Amino acid sequence: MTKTAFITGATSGIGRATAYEFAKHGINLVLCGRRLERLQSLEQELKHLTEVHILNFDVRDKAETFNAVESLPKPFDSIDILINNAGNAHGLDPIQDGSIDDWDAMMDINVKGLLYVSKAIIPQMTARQSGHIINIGSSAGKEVYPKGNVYCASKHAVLAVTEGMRIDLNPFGIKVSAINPGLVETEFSKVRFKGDDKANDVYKGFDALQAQDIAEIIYFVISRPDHVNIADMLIFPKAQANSTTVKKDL
Ligand code: NDP
Ligand code: 8X3
Repeated sequence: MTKTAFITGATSGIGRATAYEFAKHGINLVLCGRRLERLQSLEQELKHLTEVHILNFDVRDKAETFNAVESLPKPFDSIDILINNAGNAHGLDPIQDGSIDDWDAMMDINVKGLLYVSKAIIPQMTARQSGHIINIGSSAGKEVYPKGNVYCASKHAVLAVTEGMRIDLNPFGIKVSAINPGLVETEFSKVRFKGDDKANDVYKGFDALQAQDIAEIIYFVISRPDHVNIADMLIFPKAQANSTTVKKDL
């Protein structure tokens, strides 16, 4: 039977590549993000491969999030796979210089937004006693790096929430997985550095992971036999050994 996936942060990077990868495999898609034009062009590009429905909302807004999920028409209202991907880093500053607005953005989007979306979708999964939730964490959720403070805290929280979900949803036969990438070349650093040129240097001098690399891994995880759950994956580019050790040829 055709499955339906709900992908947050589908307008860019890992979420967008995952939408393409899933469409290639005929998975029906609910694609979410704040940038409506990007959602509309994705819908145009993918609708010849699969059924696509777009939802334009900000995961920080509790009411918008619940209304968006409640607005889903058939067959999109029955979600088999939830990809909690929307998120970003905002700023890279020592804790004493950090911006409270940046801290709010990271906690509100990466942690609370993920919780709102999950809260809106989990009841139908528990009712059906099936489903698969993939939370996009980060290597920053396993290891804190200099100036990463609050972003790392938000991703450590994602990992803790993932583990909690896996335990609590276990009686319902729902799979929960964490995908934790290292350096992936997306719009992530543009957002982190607010358009500053510093973003251009982050992926220079080595072969960074590409969004497609992670999308293929996500598809692998969701396409295992029903009895297999890949609980947690940490993925680095070859040049990266941990958050602070990257072999660069500059
Ligand atoms: P991008 O900046 O390319 O994509 C981020 C996505 O999140 C966009 O589609 C954006 O959509 C969406 N988003 C951001 N804020 C909100 C919001 N308030 N409401 C709804 N959607 C939102 O970055 P990546 O693809 O790299 O990031 C995706 C995930 O992967 C994030 O959780 C990130 O932390 C994680 N990650 C990234 C790594 C990297 O090195 N790039 C490594 C490890 C993890 P829009 O702006 O249209 O709303
Ligand atoms: C993104 C990877 O190292 O920029 O989560 O924090 S890193």
